[in-house]
Amino acid sequence: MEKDINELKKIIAKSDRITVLTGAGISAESGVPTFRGSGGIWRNYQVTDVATPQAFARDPELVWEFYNWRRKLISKVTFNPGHKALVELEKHVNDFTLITQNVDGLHREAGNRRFLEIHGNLWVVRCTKCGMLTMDRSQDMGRLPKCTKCGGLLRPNVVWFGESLNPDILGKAIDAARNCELMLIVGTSAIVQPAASLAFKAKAAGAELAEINIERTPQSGQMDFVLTGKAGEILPMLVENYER
Ligand code: BJW
Ligand code: ZN
Repeated sequence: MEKDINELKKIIAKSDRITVLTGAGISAESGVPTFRGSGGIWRNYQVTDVATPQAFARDPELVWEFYNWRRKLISKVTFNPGHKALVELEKHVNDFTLITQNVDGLHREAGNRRFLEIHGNLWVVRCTKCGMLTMDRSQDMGRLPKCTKCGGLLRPNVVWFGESLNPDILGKAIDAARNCELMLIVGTSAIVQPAASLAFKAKAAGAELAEINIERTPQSGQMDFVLTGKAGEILPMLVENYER
């Protein structure tokens, strides 16, 4: 049976170990488009058309156009009250881990420090030849950006479909899932693996699960709490007791 928000607030107040998993929905109120839903994310493309190594091999210019569009868009937006509420939560919870699938960097910008970006970061580029990683906040990287060290083609340092997640980061995320008393699952459609399975790892280890989303997901039935609404409205309510 699903329980209510006041009961969740009580659990949050007495929990020492909280893990949060976020997805594109938490940045939606900042103006960052989500991946799934009507119309596709960019022009008529679906994320599976532009976020795969096959797409990059076939048409790197198209993939860079997509990422340049996102760089420009994301550089113009900022974090929202949902992100800020998670900063507040991090301040008050001893053992806090924020696992994000988002590559937009808004959790860091908001002030979180204990986070794991399991799908990488849009502002970091990686050389496809020598592997060099560089932070680059340019709004436009050009059509086919090249490595300054070896001239190889650069790519965004993000995890595309069919690619493995960084094993160290994924390992830390799995530990955080297994070790928490409560997991908050915020603004994710909960279909992309292995991120989606983190909730079940937490539950199997005895944690309570709470979903915060504007709609139900395939995982809603497994949740102890399903809070339907915007992350930017519900998360601040969950931490309001701290702000005294
Ligand atoms: C709000 C809101 C508001 C809106 N408030 N809420 C096992 C079984 C089946 C398949 C696989 C499997 N293991 C691996 C796979 C293949 C694949 C996969 O999962 N496919 C599925 C589609 C089935 N996974 C992989 O390939 C992963 N690699 C891997 O596992 O390697 C080993 C392996 C490979 C191949 C086979 C087997 C093993 C890698 C996945 C990488 C995902 N990459 C992307 C792109 C990142 C770069 C970039 O951003 O450009 O990551 S795809 C895209 O989806 C992005 C996101 O992080 C990710 C998740 O999306 P998210 O965040 O959930 O967003 P949306 O848009 O889907 O949902 C938004 C939600 O917000 C909605 O629910 C809204 O209702 C809600 N919302 N406004 C609250 N205001
Ligand atoms: Zn290089």
